[in-house]
Amino acid sequence: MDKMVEAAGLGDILEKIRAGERLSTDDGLRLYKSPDLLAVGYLADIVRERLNGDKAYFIYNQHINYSNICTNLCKFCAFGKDKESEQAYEMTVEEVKNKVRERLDEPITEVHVVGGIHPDLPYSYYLEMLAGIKEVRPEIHIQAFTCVEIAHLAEISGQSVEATLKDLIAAGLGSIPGGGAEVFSPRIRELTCEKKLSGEGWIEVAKTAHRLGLNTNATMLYGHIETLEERIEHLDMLRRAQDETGGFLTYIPLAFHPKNTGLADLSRTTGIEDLKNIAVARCFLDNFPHIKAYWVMIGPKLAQVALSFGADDVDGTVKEEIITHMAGGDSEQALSRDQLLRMIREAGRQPIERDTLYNTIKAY
Ligand code: V47
Repeated sequence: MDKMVEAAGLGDILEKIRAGERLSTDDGLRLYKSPDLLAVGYLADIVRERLNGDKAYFIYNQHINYSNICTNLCKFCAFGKDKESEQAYEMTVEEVKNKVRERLDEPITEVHVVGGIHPDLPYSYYLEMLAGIKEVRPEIHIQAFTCVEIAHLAEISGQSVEATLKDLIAAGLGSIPGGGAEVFSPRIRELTCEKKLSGEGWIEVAKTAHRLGLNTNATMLYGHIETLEERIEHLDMLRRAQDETGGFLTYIPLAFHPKNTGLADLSRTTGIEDLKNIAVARCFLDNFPHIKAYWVMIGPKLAQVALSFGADDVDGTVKEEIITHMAGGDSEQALSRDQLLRMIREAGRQPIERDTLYNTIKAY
């Protein structure tokens, strides 16, 4: 294998990885540009093994998208709708609580709650939603509101991000998911999501959360009009933020799905590109404890293969995923615990059912 990596012209990067040395942005770019997926995957597997050994994680979770009404209307998104659209919906707090009630017989430990940037739902709605979920299922961990939504909530509450986060924590917020990051490059934001919180703004919200003791995740939406340089710049911003706070739990590369979006003329990502994004991230983000292969976006089969290309997590049972499926995603709507166990075991890993903060619930 070492010979294969050397033949791919990546021998110096192998040496750095073996020595636990940080890769430069130039190294990251070379990995992205390398046509030798197996060599890049081998490098990523060394890092994964060092950090996570034989363990591969999953969670028993539930997704709730409280509303698709959004004022940002990003070009790459098929989920967000104008308030006047026939497809627009919004749940009352009671309806959100009912979603949680409906599945009280399942061993769900996390509820993942995100929506759009709603023009007129009041601040109290969000606090009542968190408190309402806790009322129905007190022990559940609520992972809710992307950094973009948090910035919006700060705006409508007339408070700082810090004060807003304190309110949300008091109401039941446990951690923040990784969405809304897209690609931090101002060029990409200008072309695809000009109304959205800036990349720097996103990072600032995440760092503020970390300082308050809230963990957050990070994502990058790849496979549309971004360059490889912009991907590495994005990863570099995340790595620098993590050096400062250490609050990111996991990084999740999100594969762009074009159907029903403003970029519908683009093609879906390929398997090689999906695996490359997992592997480069694992090599480059040396300070991120976990890399997640989100099966909803890349399909359960490729998520399984990704476990040998740097990923140590496959997300979870999910159920009722809307964002990807609206954009043409054709993976299942949910996986059972048995399916996740089989996926991980056949990849040669020990399945670990985790909670949101990566504490072991059960080692299989
Ligand atoms: O922010 C939107 C992306 C994100 C499309 O933190 C699209 O564990 C692909 O962030 N094709 C939301 N992606 C989902 C998300 C997430 C999912 C699962 C786990 C976690 C976590 C986070 O989905 C959005 C946006 O970046 N997205 N449209 C699309 N057409």
